[in-house]
Amino acid sequence: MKIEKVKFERLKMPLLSPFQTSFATETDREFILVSVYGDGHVGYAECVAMDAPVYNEETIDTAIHIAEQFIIPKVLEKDIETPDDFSKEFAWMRRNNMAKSGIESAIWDLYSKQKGISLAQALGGEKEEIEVGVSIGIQPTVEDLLNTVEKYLAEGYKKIKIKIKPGFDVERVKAVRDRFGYDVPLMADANSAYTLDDIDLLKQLDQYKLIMIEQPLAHDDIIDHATLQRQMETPICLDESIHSVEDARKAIELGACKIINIKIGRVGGLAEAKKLHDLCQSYGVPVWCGGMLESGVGRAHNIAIASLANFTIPGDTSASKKYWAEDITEPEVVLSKPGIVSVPTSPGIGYEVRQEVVDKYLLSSKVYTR
Ligand code: OSB
Ligand code: MG
Repeated sequence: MKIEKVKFERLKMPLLSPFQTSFATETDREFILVSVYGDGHVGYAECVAMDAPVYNEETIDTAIHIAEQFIIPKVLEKDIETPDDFSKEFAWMRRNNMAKSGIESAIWDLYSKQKGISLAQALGGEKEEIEVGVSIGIQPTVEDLLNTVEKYLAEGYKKIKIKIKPGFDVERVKAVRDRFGYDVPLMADANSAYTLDDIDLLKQLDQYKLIMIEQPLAHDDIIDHATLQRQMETPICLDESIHSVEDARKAIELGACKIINIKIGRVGGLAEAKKLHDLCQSYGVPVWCGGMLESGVGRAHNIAIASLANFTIPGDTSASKKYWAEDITEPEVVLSKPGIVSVPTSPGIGYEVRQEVVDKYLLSSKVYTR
């Protein structure tokens, strides 16, 4: 498996509406579209680092630096037999998981295309379709939130996740329950906006029977999460705190969470994501696939990994049209049935890249060769 060429295209796509979390408000999504070339095939993936280090420590520019200095030269020099060889080659590298994942995931797509099998099949996925939900950013008013929830429930989404932060929490959750009842699969994501000083407030959320609360405490914590989990009925799901299989093992053994959100980029690639899935399965801990406001290319990878059996909770991989006026893939990601996305069966990610749309949002482009 010779990789002859790597291409980085930096895109900036306008979001249909601003996406607000406890850490930032995004109006555009800037990201790197990664292409790897070998034996007449092209593998695609997306580097999901954000423009500022608000979610994790990486940025688009640090990812480019790491890729150019440490990853791409090796990838072009060495012959990689399988994507697992990539993981072995870069096992020495500490963190910079999104930089690694952007290239590793593209190699997985290339590998699957060369084998003539779908990426889901290459990863050992069994499901033909996956259940999906939506992640709703912090809305300006309660009325805006209720209207947004109503719209996505009408589209059949299987999980409603609302972002929360201090001042926009219990009242928001209560409003959704009061209006739509307790049958709605509802959860809240705090993106690390609270501390243990907020324990009484967080415990008030128990009465609303959320399917989980995601990352209530610090991005680098598992100790306080364990303390909180002992005092809260609502299952805690970790996102930011989990960067590897080892992080997950420690968090689970400590009782810091009952559910884990797996993001391919955050954990350094598809191989690690699959191992994390397997570890959680062995502990009886369900997982679901998170999102990083991806284009269709990143969504395609999320769909493939979510086809593995222990992804039993609907993920954040909503349809392209939730975020984009026009996505860069053909087809765009769509719901095949209410709240359902079909897992492609054609080779690789199963989505083509529309270069004319890429060109429209292109900021810069760089090609690396042997
Ligand atoms: O915490 O899951 C998160 C987006 C950017 C950074 C972090 C998060 C999110 C989301 C969006 O919740 C999920 C999606 O892609 O729809
Ligand atoms: Mg999250």
